[in-house]
Amino acid sequence: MTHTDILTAAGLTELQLTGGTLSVTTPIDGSEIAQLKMHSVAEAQAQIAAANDAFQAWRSVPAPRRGELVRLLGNELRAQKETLGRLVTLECGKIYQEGLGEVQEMIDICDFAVGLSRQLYGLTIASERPGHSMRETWHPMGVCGVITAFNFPVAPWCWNAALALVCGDPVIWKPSEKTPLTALAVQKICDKVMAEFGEDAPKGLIQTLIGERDLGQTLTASKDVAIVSATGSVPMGRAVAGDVAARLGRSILEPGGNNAMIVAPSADLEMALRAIVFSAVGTAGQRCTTLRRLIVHADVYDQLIPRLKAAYASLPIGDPLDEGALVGPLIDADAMMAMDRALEQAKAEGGTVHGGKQVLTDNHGAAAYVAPAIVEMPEQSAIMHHETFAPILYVVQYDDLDQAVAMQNAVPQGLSSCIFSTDVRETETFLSAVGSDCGIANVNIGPSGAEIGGAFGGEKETGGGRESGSDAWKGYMRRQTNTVNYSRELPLAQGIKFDI
Ligand code: UN1
Repeated sequence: MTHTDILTAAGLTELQLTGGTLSVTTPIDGSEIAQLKMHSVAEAQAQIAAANDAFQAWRSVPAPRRGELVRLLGNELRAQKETLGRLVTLECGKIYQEGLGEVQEMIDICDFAVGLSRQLYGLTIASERPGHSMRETWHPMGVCGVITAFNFPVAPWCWNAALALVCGDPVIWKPSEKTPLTALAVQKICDKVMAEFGEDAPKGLIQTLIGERDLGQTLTASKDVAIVSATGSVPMGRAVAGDVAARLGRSILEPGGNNAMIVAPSADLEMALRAIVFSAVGTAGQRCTTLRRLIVHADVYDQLIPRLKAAYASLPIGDPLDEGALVGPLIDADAMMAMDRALEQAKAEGGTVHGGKQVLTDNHGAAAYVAPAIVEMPEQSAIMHHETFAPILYVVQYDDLDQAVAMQNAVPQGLSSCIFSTDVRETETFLSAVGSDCGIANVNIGPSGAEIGGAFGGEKETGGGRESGSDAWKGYMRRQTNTVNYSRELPLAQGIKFDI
């Protein structure tokens, strides 16, 4: 399939793809595939107004009926899984299997949200007063702005949108300016699904803003956007958090990760090896959950690391649309330069670099293909505290578990973490209050590739937000405490006497 075929199959028309000033390139060969028209700030404001109108109606549609819209969305995504998966690959460069995986993640969260639409449960609470009842109810919150990053151009939107929609909230999506085409294709799917759903889906329920940072800032600054959910870099997270906090709005943040794996002496090294390679080089090292720091016990270091280097040496790097490739390109030349700079700093801090060079320079135009790097470090130095969005795996040794856990927790980020060990004392310690400080902590599984059923997010500079499964839906609703007096008296709480 040519690049044009992929765009056409995803329903994108000539009219949509031309005539604008936002140049979209594919990382596969660096060529331009579209010139999109960008929304203006005034249009963003009009979308916010339309979304608020939609909210007036949508909040009163019964939640299970709202779930029906998300069920239709999931069905349409199933039908278009291959075309959308291929577009994800074309636009962000992850291999086709991972493009498909991302669409599957959208389908999974839709299924989850459909069930959830009948389970937006509150509590009943024992009242201290006779003839009184207390309960907690959950109500729709308002417009939800969703800001997403290039590396997962569609799934994080869906984690947010599927929940927000069943919770009664309209959604406005500001995708990364590097990956707006997948957003356009998904918006088209949503338009079709809303038409099929009928009148209950108000105009302005699901919208997309194509353009640059000023549009995201319009969302974060507007008091009419009740919730802003943002995925991206730490500086971006700080900016969003600041803007939203300044107006006392609600934000759900997932900026950055710097994830580690501890390999203990009892680890199944065969399993660890496979998990390391997938989580360190998958999506060319450009996942928030990518494995960046490998902390290996001194007793198994010499068994594991030579095998890891051999596995890296035989990794098929190439066009991510080719089924044989396991490593695609980086998003652009800037990413490759950031990788080079990090490797230089690692060397200056005493590291020994294996791999990490640009490859496939002959026949792939301006693309940024690199050989994933393993960097053996004498200790966890400054560069290892920094998230570089590229396939760099730093490796250090440890002697006892406390030291390994301290190293794992010493970085500013706190998204994902894992231990490979068959010793229950070690694994339970790792998962305990004195273990990993991350939002995600796994045993005998890599740090990436989370299922949608759990809450997704992390601590410290990862922002503290939770999206996706478990009770993350509560972030999209407002909680109300209700006390009802069904007696003929008016007793005050805390036994206060106040007779008039
Ligand atoms: C991200 O990198 O922003 O756990 C999201 C994972 C995927 C999501 C990653 N399910 O790796």
